[in-house]
Amino acid sequence: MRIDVLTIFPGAFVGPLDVSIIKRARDAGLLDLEIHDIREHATDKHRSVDDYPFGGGQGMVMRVDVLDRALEEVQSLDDERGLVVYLSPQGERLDDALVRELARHRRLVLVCGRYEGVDERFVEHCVDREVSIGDYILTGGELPAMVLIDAVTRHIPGALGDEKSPEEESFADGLLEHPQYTRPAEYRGWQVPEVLLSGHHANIEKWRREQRLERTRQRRPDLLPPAAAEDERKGEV
Ligand code: 9D3
Repeated sequence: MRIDVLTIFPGAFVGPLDVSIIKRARDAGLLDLEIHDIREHATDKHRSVDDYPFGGGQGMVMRVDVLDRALEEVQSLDDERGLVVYLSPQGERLDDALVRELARHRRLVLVCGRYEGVDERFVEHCVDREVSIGDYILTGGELPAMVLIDAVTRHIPGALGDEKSPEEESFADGLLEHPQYTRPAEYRGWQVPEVLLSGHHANIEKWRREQRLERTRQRRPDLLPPAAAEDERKGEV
C-alpha cells in the first residue's frame, strides 16, 4: 500500500511511524509512506499557505490554489491517483469499519489541515472522504493522520507478521478484551484469579468470556449486540 501525506509540518511525521509494526511494514516494502510539505507549492515571496477568511471571522484558512497544486503533484507521482482523505473535525468518525474500508485501497493521499481549516472548494472538488478521529479538539490533522496510518497498516496483509490477523481481534466480534496476568502469581498479596492457575481450559475459556461480557456491559454497553443491549436495558441480565 502507498500512503502520501500532505502537511505544513512534515517534521511531525517521525517517532510512531519509525517503530514497531509500521517500521516493519515499511522495511518489508508492504507500506510506502511519503511525506510532502505543502509549503513547497506556495508561490508568493512569503510562501503563504493560508489567508484571511472571506466574510471575516477568526483565524486563517488554507488556500485552495496551494493545496490543489500540492495534491496534483503528489497524485502525479504514481499511476493510481489514490483515495483523497482530508482529516477534519467535520469528518465522519473513524471506526473499525472505516479503517477496513480505507485499508482496501492501494493508495491513500492524506491531507492534514491546520488553522481554522481549508477553503471549502478544495473539499468539494478534490477530497473523497473527510475523516475525524473523535469529538475533541486537536491542533491539526497531523496526529489524526498518524492514527489513521497506524490503524490501516495493521490491515495490510503480512504487516502483523506472526501475530494474529486483525480479523481475530477484539473489535471484530464487538467485545472488549478479558484481563491478562503474568508471573508472579502473587505480588504484595495481589493474587492472580485462581481459575487461571487451575489448568482447566474449559473453565478458563468460560471465565474469560464472562469477563469480556461484563466489562463490555459496564464500560461500553454501546458495543453489545442489539439483543444483549436490549436485555441490559431491561435489567434482565
Ligand atoms: C472555531 C473552532 N475551531 C478551533 C477551535 C475549529 C477547529 C479547527 C481546526 C478545531 C480543530 C482544528 C484542528 N483539528 C483537526 O484538524 C482535526 C481533528 C480534531 O481536532 N479532532 C479530531 N479529529 C481531527 S481530524 C483533524
